[in-house]
Amino acid sequence: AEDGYDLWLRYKPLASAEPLPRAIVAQDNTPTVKAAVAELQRGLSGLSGRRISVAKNVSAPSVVLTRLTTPEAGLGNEGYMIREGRQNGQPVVRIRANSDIGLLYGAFAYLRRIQTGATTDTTDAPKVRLRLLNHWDNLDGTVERGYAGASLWDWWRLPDLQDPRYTDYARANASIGINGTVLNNVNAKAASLTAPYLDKAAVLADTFRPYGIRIYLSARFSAPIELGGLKTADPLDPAVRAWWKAKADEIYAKIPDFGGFLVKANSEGQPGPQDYGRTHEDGANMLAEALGNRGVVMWRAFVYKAEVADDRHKQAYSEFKPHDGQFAPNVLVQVKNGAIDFQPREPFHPLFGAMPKTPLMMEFQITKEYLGFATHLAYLGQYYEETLRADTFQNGQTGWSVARVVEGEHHALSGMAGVANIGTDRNWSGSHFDQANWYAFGRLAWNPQGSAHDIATEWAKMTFTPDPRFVTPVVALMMRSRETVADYMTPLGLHHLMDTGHHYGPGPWVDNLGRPDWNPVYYHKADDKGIGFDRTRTGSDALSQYDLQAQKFWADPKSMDERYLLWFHHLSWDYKTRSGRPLWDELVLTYDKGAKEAAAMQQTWAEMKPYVDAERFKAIASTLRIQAREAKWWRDASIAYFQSKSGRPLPAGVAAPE
Ligand code: GCW
Repeated sequence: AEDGYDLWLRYKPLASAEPLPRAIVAQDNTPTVKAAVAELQRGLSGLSGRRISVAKNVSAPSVVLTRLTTPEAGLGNEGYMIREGRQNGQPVVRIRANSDIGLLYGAFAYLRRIQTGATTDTTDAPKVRLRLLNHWDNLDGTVERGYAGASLWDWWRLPDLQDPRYTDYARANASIGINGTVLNNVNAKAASLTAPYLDKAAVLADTFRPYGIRIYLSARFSAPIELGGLKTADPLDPAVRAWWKAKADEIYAKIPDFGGFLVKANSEGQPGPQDYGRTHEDGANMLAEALGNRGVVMWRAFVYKAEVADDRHKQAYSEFKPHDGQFAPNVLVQVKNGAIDFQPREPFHPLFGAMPKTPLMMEFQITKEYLGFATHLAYLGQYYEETLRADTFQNGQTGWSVARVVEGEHHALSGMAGVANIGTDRNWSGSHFDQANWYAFGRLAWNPQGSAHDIATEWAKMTFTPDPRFVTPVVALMMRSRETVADYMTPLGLHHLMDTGHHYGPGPWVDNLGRPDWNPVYYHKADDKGIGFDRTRTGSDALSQYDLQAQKFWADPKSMDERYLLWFHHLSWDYKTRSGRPLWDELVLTYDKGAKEAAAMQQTWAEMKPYVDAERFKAIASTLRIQAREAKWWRDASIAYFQSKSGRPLPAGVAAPE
């Protein structure tokens, strides 16, 4: 059935006349090489419609997998080389790498290249060391901000049940270069570190290992109290340090290649070192010492407190920037793409330009908490690319894009994490187009300078069909889709307007929550005179956390990209926008445009019917119908609410909200 289970690994027969290899030749038989051979066999037999044999020598057109005996420096431990040639009078495709995992990545790359019509010869290696999914999966099987069913991890039946789906999960991730996964929610339960759960996690680690995927765990900072019976979790207390060291040893005894800990500390009520008057680096470095050279600590910078009167936008920077250079060598600080929280559009986080002595790991959200869950189509590759290409002017120098900071050229460690959008739904991601966000995350983690458009093209070709009559319009629709969502939810730099708790649907009027910094009114500040958050010197001055040159992107409302306008400026309703229209009219028209574009996506999709199987065609048509309806809901509710503030008439030709 075309239920999406096979993701972009469908391997349907290719129409092209290109003759494909008939055999796979490999010398070794390690679990990873076996996985590569099995994938090539599955892929090539699907694509060619023929049986593909496995041989020790070349006697037919073959793919030959070879681990290099003299290491090739440029390939590193995970890179590969693919070359066409001849051997024993037969055409061959040689995949070579320094390591088995390089061969597996090469096998996936070769299959991708034949499906997308790229030339076979290539050399490639990842630019980022740690390419991780972060699962916000709870031990009870629920997933925080998960919209694709329950958690994949069947903790109840592990360690005995080895669901074959775990292998398919590993295949899918390896196919896009993901090499690690944090199994449990950053809002962590200490229980995940107990012996029974470690035994379960060890089974997952064993299943993922041949695919080059290491497992990591979110660690609850107060675990020494909850599990160890200690009176404190103070990171400078010798008993606490000894507890973590013993815990790390216990983990490594079960999972020898355990990747390390992800930690959310002193954030949204989670325990942390500040509970004991200590700093982030005190906490991170203690865990780093416990792991030693066996693993890493990924310490999250997502911190903000209601007690701090300052603009939430500024708090992570204020807490972390002064500690640049004070983290242990096996610590990365994990920073969300923007300073608020995965909004439909955010300027890049100022920390990316501000901590040159610390490896900064990117945290993107793949699951669409603030972009319509799994129902609204929003291709995030375009969003990730926008963030990664922004110039931070780190050290006052141009050319320090976020991508380059994340690649961490002068650090031993580098990383990119994506909050997973995967669950037990047959199609893994809750909707077919959300698979593209998982795919794009992996490809951009491998190469942060990659092109979102090229990635969407690859994905569309493999997931549906290489027919340009499908690919061209669908990729155009994908590339536009996230702008459309930003337009009908949070136009012109507005942000955090989603309804309370669930974050689905509009709630710009909400102003009664326990914490002011959770209320949408805190962010839009609309009244009868104007709208927007002044983050310049006359306001919170968050802008000053960016390098002087980066500040120029947003300092002047007249010359800036207006898609960020109200993020940084509070302006009068009569303020004249670039179009010549007053701000009020521009705001209403942008909402209206977003809703219209959402409706128009249905038409584009309707025209794709000849190229798509009926099952996926219908499923997508129905989510687009929901999206169009809800885009109108966003438009109507937002226009009506803001009109109650502005008191102004709608611009000519715009329908009144229903
Ligand atoms: O985006 C917000 C979410 C929380 C999440 C938190 C975080 C895991 O609303 O659900 O908690 O951020 O990133 O820690």
